[in-house]
This record gives sequence, C-alpha cells and structure tokens, in this order.
Amino acid sequence: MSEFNLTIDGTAINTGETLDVINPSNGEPFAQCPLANPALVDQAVNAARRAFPQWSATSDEARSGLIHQLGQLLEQHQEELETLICQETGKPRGGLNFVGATMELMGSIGWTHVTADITLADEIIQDDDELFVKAYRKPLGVVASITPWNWPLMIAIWHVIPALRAGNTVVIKPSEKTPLATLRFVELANTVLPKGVLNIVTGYGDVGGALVAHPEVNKIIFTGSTPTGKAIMASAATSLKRLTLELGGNDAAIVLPDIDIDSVAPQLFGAAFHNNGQTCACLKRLYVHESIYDEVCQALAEQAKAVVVGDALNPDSQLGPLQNEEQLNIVLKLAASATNAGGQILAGGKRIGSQGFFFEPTIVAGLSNGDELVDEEQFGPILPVIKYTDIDSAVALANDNPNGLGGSVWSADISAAETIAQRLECGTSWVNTHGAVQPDAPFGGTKQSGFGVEFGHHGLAEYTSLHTLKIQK
Ligand code: TXE
Repeated sequence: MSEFNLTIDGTAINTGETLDVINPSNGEPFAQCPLANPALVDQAVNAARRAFPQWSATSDEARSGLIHQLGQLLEQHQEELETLICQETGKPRGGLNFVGATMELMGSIGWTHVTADITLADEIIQDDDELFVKAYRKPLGVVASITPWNWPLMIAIWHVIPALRAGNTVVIKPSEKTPLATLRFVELANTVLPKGVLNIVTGYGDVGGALVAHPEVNKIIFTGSTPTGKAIMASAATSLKRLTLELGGNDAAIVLPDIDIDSVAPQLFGAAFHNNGQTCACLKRLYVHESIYDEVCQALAEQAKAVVVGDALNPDSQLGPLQNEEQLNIVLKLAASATNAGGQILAGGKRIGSQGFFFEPTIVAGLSNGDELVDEEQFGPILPVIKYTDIDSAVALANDNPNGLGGSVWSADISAAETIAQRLECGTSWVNTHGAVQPDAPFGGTKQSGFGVEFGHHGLAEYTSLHTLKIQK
C-alpha cells in the first residue's frame, strides 16, 4: 500500500488520523490517507497566504514555465496516477468511447500545458496628451478549491492550474471519496513549486466548511452538488469571497427526425453513459421526435445490452461500478420510481451482483417531465428517452428544469439545429455532439447549475480582479 501525505507549506504531513478510501468494485477499503482537521486547514491557508507575495510577483514567464513543468510531471507519472484513478473512482483505463482514466490523465496534461500559455492582456483605454488609462488583471490572493469524486484529477487541474497561472496560491480539498490521485499530484507539484504555493487538506464537509469560511481565503472554486454549492455561497457571503460554482446538471438533448439513427445512436449513448453517467455534462434527458422514437429507443437498448461492465482494472471493462454506495442508492431509487411512473425498462434496470456498486446500463421509455427520473439529475447509468411531437414543445421540455449546464441538438440540418440550440437555457449548447469541453473555450452553468466560467482566458480572468490605472499627464 502506498503512503499518502498531506502537503502543507512544502512539507509532508501525516496527521495520525486516517481516512479509508473504498474500492467501488468490491465496497472494501483499499487504501488509507491522512485526515485533516480545521487546525490543519488554518496552517494550510496561512502557508498559502505567506507564499502569495512572492508567487504573485514572479514573472508571468517564470510562472508559465513552472506550470509547464507540472504538465511534464503528470506525463512522467501517468501510469501511477492512472492506476490510482482507476482504483479510487472505479473507472476503467480505456472506458466507453475512450472516456476513462487514460483520458483523464491526457486531459489533465493537455489542460496544464494550454493554460500555461494563456495570458491576460492589459487593456489600454486611453493614451493621449491628457490621460493614460489602462485596465489590467491582478491575482486575488489565496484560492480554496473543493473538488468532487467523478473526475478527481482532471477537476483538480481545472481549478489549480489557472489559479496558479494567474498568480494566486492555493489550498485544495479533494473529495473524501477520491483523495489519492490529488494527494500524489500535489506532492509531485511541490517538488517544483515554491513552498506554500500549493497545499492540500483532506476530509469531509467539516474540513471543506472550515476552508471556505477561513478569513484569509479570497476566492472559492467549487465543483459538486447544488445543495453544497448553496451552503458554500452562504458561507462566502459573510466575507464577500469571490466564487465560481460548477454544480449539477440535467442536460437535455433534442433529436430531430432527420438524423441517421445508425450513426447517431452510438454517439447519444456514449454522451449519456460514459463514466457511468457520472459527469456533470453527461446527456441526462433525451427528447426524440415521435416519428423515430421507437427506432431510437431500440438502437439505444441494443447499445446498452452490449456494454461490458466490470472491475476498473480489467482491461475488457468499458464501464466500471458507480463510484460510491450513495450514488448507487440514488440510481436504484430512480429506477424504482421510473417503473412506478409507468416507464418501460428497455435494457438493464438492475444492480449487478451484491459486491461493489455495479448497475446495468439502463434505457427507460415512456416517461415525461414531472417524473422523478426526468426531473432529477440521475448521475448514473440510466437514461430516460422522452417522446416529443413538435420542436417548440421539445425546447420547452428541455428548458423546464432548474439546471442549466449544457444541452444539445442533433440533426442533419446544421443551421436548423444551431437555431434550436441557441434557444436552450444553459451555459453550453452543442450540435451533433454533447459534453465535449476544451481548455480554450469557456464552460459554466446557468440557473441552478451555478455561475462563473472555467477554461480559456475567460476562466483565467475569474482568478483575478480588474484593476484600473489612470495617469494624469
Ligand atoms: O457532493 P458534495 P457529493 C452531484 C451528483 C451527486 C451529488 C452528491 O448529483 O449525486 O452531487 O455528491 C465537499 N463545505 N455531483 O455528496 O457533497 C465534499 O467533501 C465545503 C455533481 O459527493 O457537493 C467534496 O469535496 N465543502 C458534481 C465536495 O464538497 C463541502 C460532481 C463535493 O461534495 C461541504 C459530483 C461544505 N459544507 C457530484 N460539504 C459535478 N458538478 O460534476 C461537502 N463538501
């Protein structure tokens, strides 16, 4: 069993208290790591505060170079980090549509290098005989990052790298369910970063709560559930900390009658079921025109029946178990509610075995808005397919949800699809694809899916404050 430590102020810390990390394939603990507490949160934030003046004064070029070095460390330790991700999340290396631990590593590496090269240009507003006026970006100070369990390393990178790039120092708290890859990444990063620039604490909501409430924290970046996001926002309000909240999603896709079902059905299936549906921007409600409804349902059911579900470390597995027992219970509850509401299970519908958190990829027909499986974020391998008659009602049904992360439209007519996609109430609309993100395009939610964006120069700007300088000539 590898040894894991917290890293605070450049120093490895073992607290004496431990946190068990569960293997989702059998429900048993397979590793332990130190458990932090509010006193260690205080130490970590103070270390980040002390490191801030020097880090923020480091030249843009030097910071960029160090961040490229973090990307190289990820490359050098790819195999080790991938294995940790497989073990703690339950996701296979390859995965359905190649969305697995390998992709998590490749994405983390790519995001790090791309973000290292993003700069925020000054804006010269006036420069004449009378006045020189410019607006420019300054780092905020100490950033607290709180991450979830579905893409533990990737989301840590999404938070940490732009925060550091912009000149902030960071304290990260990974999910108590998946702390290992993040602990290892922070340990590695501390071999190249000055001490105190990147610190890590582990623990449950109490540790996260102590971090977000700490008076020396200037900004919080949170990815997780909507209720926790609201609690964090209330805490942040007491000292007006800046916030970016990337919360749950219940993404809709609208399928027009002109699609080629044979080629589109596997893509819809992959968008809904990769990582077992445990991705904020997975397709979670599928609206299909009545003229092709039965055929699309049939094609999706065939896809679901063909998927190989198994242990994350088995190279044949396309999907692993759900990451945790609570999530399995949510899916079991939603599957039962779908049947009670008159939904027809076309494939799957049951837990697999009694060990670990496996669930069959499941397609449900015959439901509509108002049914629990459609209205709630399932965050699992169970997709409701809903019939619509005309496009206006499809758009209304898609928008009839408190979440607003992403949405998609599928059609052979790109221009018609684009017009419909623009009517979706969400942060990102896709046409003929769903869920794809990239390091140079903004991504974020509307409505209860949160606010603020990540990625690219828009995302980087969220780790800065805009400063105006005026010189009277
Ligand atoms: O989330 P939580 P959970 C959704 C998904 C899932 C649900 C619950 O629907 O079923 O959220 O997952 C920390 N102050 N998503 O329970 O509780 C916690 O320790 C500060 C969507 O895992 O939000 C962890 O590090 N921090 C999501 C992180 O918050 C607190 C991805 C997330 O935990 C805290 C995962 C507090 N009071 C789940 N309480 C997405 N957007 O992708 C908890 N935490």
